[in-house]
Amino acid sequence: MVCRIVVLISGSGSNLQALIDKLDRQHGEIVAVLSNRPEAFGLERARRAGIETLVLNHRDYPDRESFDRAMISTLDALQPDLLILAGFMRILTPEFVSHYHGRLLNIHPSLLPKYKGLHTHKRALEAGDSEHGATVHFVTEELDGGPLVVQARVPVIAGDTPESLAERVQYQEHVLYPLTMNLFASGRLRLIDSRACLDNEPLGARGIEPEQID
Ligand code: NHR
Ligand code: GAR
Repeated sequence: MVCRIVVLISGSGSNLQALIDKLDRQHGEIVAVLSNRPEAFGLERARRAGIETLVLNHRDYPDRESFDRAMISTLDALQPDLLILAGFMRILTPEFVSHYHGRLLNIHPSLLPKYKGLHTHKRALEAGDSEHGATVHFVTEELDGGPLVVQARVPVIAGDTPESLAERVQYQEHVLYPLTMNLFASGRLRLIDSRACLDNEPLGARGIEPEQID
């Protein structure tokens, strides 16, 4: 069975590009890309790859609940097995998250559980951290609080700005996210009893590092 994947974006879509380029086509197909922003460059990346694009502008809806219900009807029509948040910038309602429980992944630019929410690179620099990174997790109601899957570390270097640090972190994101997508598509990664499991073994509270996966 081929895993039907939908990627949700809001912006440039560099993670989407990595997902497209590194997809294990034996196990998965990206059936559509959905953006809440009509001008997102990621939509152009999807078109170039021959992937269906969908735009649902959150500004066209009176509240989060109605926006998320519209997304659910649009997405369910595609019968997705996996939804991937790739720089998707709208907080999702409990209704949306529970509807796709176990089928929803996010990549967050910090070493979770540190720095949930926004402006993570700036916050890590201001705290004087010596390392920073990115984490893939299953999405639950708690913002950036769902079970961790994989995490990659990068050093903070003297003179780093939020932009230079973000660039180093994104390089790792483009490794981590395709790896995770392909693990899920091949059936090796699952959420079981709210724990992320690889080959039926629960992962630790911090998830694992990419080097540990074979
Ligand atoms: N929704 C739920 N319920 N749980 C998570 O873990 C989620 C989520 C939606 C998005 C991505 C997340 C990140 O990786 C994500 C995880 C947006 C915001 C935010 O504050 C915070 C975290 C994340 C994404 N968004 C503002 C809002 O009002 C809008 C900001 C903007 O449009 O630029 O939704 O960091
Ligand atoms: C990525 O760095 C991702 O971790 C981050 O946004 C960037 C999207 O870049 N996500 C969040 O901050 C979610 N709140 P991309 O559009 O080039 O993939």
